Amino acid sequence: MSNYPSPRATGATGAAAGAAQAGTAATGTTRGRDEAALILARCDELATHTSLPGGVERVYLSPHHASVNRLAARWMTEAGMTTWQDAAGNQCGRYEGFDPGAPALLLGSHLDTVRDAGRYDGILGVLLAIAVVDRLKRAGVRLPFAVEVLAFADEEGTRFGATLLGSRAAAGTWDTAWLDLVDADGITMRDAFTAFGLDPDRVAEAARTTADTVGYLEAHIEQGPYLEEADRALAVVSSIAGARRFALTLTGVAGHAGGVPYHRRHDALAGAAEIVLAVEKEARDRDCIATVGHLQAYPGGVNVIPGRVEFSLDLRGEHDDRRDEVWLAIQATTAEVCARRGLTIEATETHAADAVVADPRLRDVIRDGIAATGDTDPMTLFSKAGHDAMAMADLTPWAMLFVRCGNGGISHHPDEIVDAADVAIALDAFEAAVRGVASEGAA
Ligand code: HGY
Ligand code: MN
Ligand code: MN
Repeated sequence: MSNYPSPRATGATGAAAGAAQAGTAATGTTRGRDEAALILARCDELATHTSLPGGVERVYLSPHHASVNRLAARWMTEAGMTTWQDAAGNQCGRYEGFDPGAPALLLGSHLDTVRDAGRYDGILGVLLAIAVVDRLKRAGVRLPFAVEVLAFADEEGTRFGATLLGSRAAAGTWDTAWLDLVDADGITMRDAFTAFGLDPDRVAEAARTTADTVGYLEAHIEQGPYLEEADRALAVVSSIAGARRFALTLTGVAGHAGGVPYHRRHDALAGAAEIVLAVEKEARDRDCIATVGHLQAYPGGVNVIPGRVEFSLDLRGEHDDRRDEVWLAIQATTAEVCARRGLTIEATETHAADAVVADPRLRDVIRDGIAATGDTDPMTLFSKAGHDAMAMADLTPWAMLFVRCGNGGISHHPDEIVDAADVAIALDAFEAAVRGVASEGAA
């Protein structure tokens, strides 16, 4: 663990001390319930900043990105933070420690969404982070380090395809080639930066330094069914799946749906259908997970054989080598289908992030934070969902806190839901973890 400042005398160690100091057994108290209610009300307010009538959709460098940054800045200021928007469009807030200018413990998650999203993915983690700082301010507590909240501007990659853009800028791993990516309207990221009021040639200024960072903690909804099945509110994350994303184009020959006999067809959609089923089979056979989330057939006439199909591939695995084996197997199947059906394939990799393992010491601080809420045997979960922590791992040690989401853990869907009591417990655990970092520091 880098840059651990030596804490002042704090007696007991770890998050238990943090909880004791904070008196954060606030779960179930009126204060905890009121804070959770405020967090959920803010999730609802943020959900109104959307480009999708009747739904939630907020993408990078959009007017809604700008308006939620202003809202988050206001809430950060109310929580005692100084605020700024960084060169990548992340909204940042800083709460000084007792040594002004000390390295910072970073708390964060993202404010952008997928298409037709829920209202808690990313958003809950940003608001829990702000609420933790608000508790420190109200208690008049200053820690041996600063606490910064980063509301990342693009984790999902909805607009431009490449993902983790905000956190990669903060981690110093921004790729300037991304500025040439174009959105569905043909607008380049470079032009979108300028229209948003940012200088695309200064993105590197958003990068943090490891020397100025104590670590990174992220609270996030689980986006899966396991906490609900186990009837637990919280879990600590062990590791995050490595992901690769591709944009593929399968090309055959368009033709008359009646006039072209089967033996003369080069049907791109029939070929794509075989490949989509192979994606599922090859991933399942290797305990990985792969999804074709987007597929478009052209020209799209009901009486025209599809001559071209454009589709996506999202491929993840706990171990990068197994995940890469799946990609090789999918490529082999695709080659066989193309040879047999007289098709051609083009594949462009649009995203790659290796699997990352949580820092053992910060992971234990999260565990102790959960234990401080009364769950004395905290659950540990592997995350198949990607998170900004994957990018922040290049900068600093990281750990994550998962919060139960109901409805079978549904996410990336309007039915995404969290329970107010779980939010109150998560706030207690997250605050205890932040204080635990302070009291663990010397170890
Ligand atoms: O795709 C993911 O796993 C994340 O929600 N971006
Ligand atoms: Mn997501
Ligand atoms: Mn997310």
